[in-house]
Amino acid sequence: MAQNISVPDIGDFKDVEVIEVLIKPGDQINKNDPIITIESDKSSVEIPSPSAGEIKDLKVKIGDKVSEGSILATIENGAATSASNKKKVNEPKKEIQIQEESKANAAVNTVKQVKKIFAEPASNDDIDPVETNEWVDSLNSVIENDGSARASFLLNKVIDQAYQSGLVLPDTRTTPYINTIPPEAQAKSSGDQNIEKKIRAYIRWNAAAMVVKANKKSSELGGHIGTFASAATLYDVGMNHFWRAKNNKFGGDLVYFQGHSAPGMYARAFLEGRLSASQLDGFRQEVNQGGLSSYPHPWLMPNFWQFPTVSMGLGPIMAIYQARFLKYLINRGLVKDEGRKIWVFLGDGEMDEPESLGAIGLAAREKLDNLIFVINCNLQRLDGPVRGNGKIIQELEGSFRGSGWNVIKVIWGTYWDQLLSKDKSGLLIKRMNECVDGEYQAFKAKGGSYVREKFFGKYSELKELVSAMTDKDIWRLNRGGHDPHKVYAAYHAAMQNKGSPTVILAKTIKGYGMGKTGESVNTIHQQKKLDEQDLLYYRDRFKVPLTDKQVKNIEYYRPSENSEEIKYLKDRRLKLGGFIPERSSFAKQIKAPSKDIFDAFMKSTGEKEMSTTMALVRMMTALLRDKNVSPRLVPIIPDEARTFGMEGFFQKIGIYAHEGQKYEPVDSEQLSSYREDKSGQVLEEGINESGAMSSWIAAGTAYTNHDIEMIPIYIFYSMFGFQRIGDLAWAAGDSQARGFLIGATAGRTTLAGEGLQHQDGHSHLLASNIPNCISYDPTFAYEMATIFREGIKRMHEKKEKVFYYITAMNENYSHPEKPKGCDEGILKGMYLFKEGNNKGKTKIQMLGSGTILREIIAASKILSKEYNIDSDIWSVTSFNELRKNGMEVERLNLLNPNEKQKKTYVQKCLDKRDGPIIAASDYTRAFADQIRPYTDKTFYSFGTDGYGRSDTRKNLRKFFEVDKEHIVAYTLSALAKEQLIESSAAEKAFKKFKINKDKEFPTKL
Ligand SMILES: Cc1ncc(C[n+]2csc(CCOP(=O)(O)OP(=O)(O)O)c2C)c(N)n1
Ligand SMILES: [Mg+2]
Repeated sequence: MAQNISVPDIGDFKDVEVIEVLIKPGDQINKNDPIITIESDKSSVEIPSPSAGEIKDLKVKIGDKVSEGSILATIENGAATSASNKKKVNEPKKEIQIQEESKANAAVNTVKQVKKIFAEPASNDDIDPVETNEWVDSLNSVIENDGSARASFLLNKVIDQAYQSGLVLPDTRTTPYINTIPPEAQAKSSGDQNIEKKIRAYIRWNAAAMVVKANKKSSELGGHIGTFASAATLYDVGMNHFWRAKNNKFGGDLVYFQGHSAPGMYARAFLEGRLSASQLDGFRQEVNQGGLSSYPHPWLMPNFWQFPTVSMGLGPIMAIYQARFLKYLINRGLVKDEGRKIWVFLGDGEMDEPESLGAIGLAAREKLDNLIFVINCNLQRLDGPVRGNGKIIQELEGSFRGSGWNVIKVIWGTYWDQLLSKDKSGLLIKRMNECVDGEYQAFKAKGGSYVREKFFGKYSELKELVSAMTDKDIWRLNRGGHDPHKVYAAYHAAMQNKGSPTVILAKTIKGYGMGKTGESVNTIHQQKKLDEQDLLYYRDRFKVPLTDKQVKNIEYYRPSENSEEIKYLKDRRLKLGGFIPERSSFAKQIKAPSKDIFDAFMKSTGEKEMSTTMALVRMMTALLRDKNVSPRLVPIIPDEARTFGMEGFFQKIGIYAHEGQKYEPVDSEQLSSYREDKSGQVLEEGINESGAMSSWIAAGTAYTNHDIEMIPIYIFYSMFGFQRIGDLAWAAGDSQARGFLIGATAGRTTLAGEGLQHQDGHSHLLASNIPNCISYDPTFAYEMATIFREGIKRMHEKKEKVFYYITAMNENYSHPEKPKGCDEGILKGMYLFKEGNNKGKTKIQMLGSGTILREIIAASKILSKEYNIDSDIWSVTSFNELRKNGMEVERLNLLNPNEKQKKTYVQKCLDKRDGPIIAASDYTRAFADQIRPYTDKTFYSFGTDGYGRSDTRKNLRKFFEVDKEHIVAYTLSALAKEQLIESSAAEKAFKKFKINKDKEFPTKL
């Protein structure tokens, strides 16, 4: 029996228009197949079928208005009567109490209650050492007899009890200033330490040599020596034992190298035979082929570097979202879970960038146990100490632990273990805790006797502890980050950790091994010169087998191919699957969707008004029906889905949530209910543009990092795009990310009420500076559709190294049918939208972009009707693209003065047409001015220079002088200036339109 399908709960909306009917009588459909699409003035949503069956009767057609309960169709074999979207929500699992309650209660009951108090902070004085020892002994005996888990349980219980009794709790943000992993618990490396030490020495030498050599060539060149010198062990242990490369069996670990330690990576690649000596000689000399880039730049070394990291702070946030995106791909079933890790090398100074710590909460919340940060805590940044008066390691420990990370401190090297084990009174740890970083830095700059006096000398007991050691021995007491055993143990522990991200805080020495001129001195960061004595010292310090003459010539050292070092190094990498870093892509292209998917957008919308934002959302909805494209779309939204009318996606494709949905959403009865799902597709990032952009970069580079082509579409308030995250956008270009950035509510006057900080009049100019960013400011739905389809084709089918920035407006208007033959023009940047009839007394070329094109069209009508002036109207979809063409053609012409001069595309469009040019957009005049040089005609441009403010759209356009009235009056004035009409016509128009000539230029208001 046939059943009715009716409109489910659609919130507050009534009389919503049916804009698409996706079924017809006789169709066999499945449950949840979309049957119609409805659209309010704010969003469009598909209504799914509540059951499978055959459509019998269709009760609605396009244009009908429906509300909750309206009958849409009848279906046979369908059981439901309403397309209600009630769904199963994972009920929060009731915690199974495995405790034996009676026993537990009995135990609790025996605890004697004490009087509750508000206590003072803990005292540092030990007023009863015997009692203290009893407590410590009891703890030790629990650890020994029942293990550490039991001991932790008891401690937590005691702390809970203390809290209930009103005690001030111990400060648990940090742990003592010693290694997290005790010596007995260290995992041991199976590596040959002797050979590894030699390899490390050669890498150190070659890294320093390439910097010094470049600097010898020209003082403009050089690089950094001190940073890699401090981090060499951290990298080598990873390279020899942990980092697995991408190959045909495994996706590969991803390693973000600290930007200015690049010389170390080149030096290793040289030993591996991947780079030649002459390539090393070309360090920082990239203009002629073969040079090596200063820092990791995939754009410049596309087969080598994977991640641009040198702009401090971008590495950490991009890596966190990379780790999250990998989990997203796994949870959506798009890639296998192979236990791949993301390793991120960072400087302690770099951690001051807000972006560095800004997303660590997300990493913990998302349980990113595929993420390992290694922070090289050499205690110094560029100018001096990172925290002279404090301890950066402790500070970072507090931040990361507080956010829920697994923190592993690697502070002291093996030589300290004995001293620490002899320290029964805890005085050594007390001394370690109380010294600040400024002191620790000086200890390493000033030598063994200084350490004896200033560090151990403070307490006689500690002085005694090292009395049998020489100053040299004391000097040799190493830091954890230079001890391969400690580093290995930390990496091993990080690999085992489950359920949270790990940060390794490794204490090192900046300029390690560089002697008096380098080690721990404040100027080491920028040192790129080493004189002969320094070089000889460095060779001796690391026992590099080079003669004095070779050292003086600054030769690189590479043992023969058959040497045990080279064999070992290659063998290690072979066992770990290949070389790192290496950038490659085996992703399959995505076939661009067929033209007919976009057909609906090429037709006139008639009376119906909509914004280009809505048109875009409709296009995305249509794309979700294309089986090739659909799974690869990654809509990314920073808490603005409702603003952009995208809330229909919540139900349709779900919001990604690694834990699924543990609650019944408040709006569960509604069609666009907030649906979180482990395999959800939308990345709902919250109010977090930097995070959203980092997600976009991760998705846009999935073709190389995960060998799968994805189509990220990140929609944001255009003002909070390039302006807010400009540096990330630059890194995206360097990374060759592919995808769409959509600047919604774009233009200075479309978002009328929001005011100064919201109204964007310059994002296109910011976008135009990124060489591989292609940007458009379309006005009509068919332009948007043409651009969007071409974008998918160029990026995801042809794999061009570009990304798209498209602005979308929130102004509703009707859209005309696509004029014939304008595709090429839309894509090149301008096309003739409407030709004048040449019946007027004179003519003008009117160029309009985005929303202001409509003011141009209206102005053209007034000019024709009231002033008998004819105009050709050009829709300029991209002043930016027109300028690119202009620059190229002009350059070619200058290079070839003897040849026939080529025309720019702007010239081709306008040269043979009559009249001067009037150009206007919703952006600053500089946007349109970009094409001024590429036409021989007189050019007048209008735009929205100045701060935005809130008012009605009409008033704003009047204020910025881009409304139709100003355009008419200014056009008349321009024509008078060209002596094509009398100036009185313009004067009259200024009066008629009440244009105040005394008003200041808007930038001054
Ligand atoms: C955003 C940004 N600001 C400034 C710099 C310039 N810079 C490069 S390295 C550096 C110091 C880095 O110190 P740290 O992070 O501690 O690294 P280290 O060299 O000590 O390992 C600075 C200021 C930069 N690369 N990026
Ligand atoms: Mg540092």
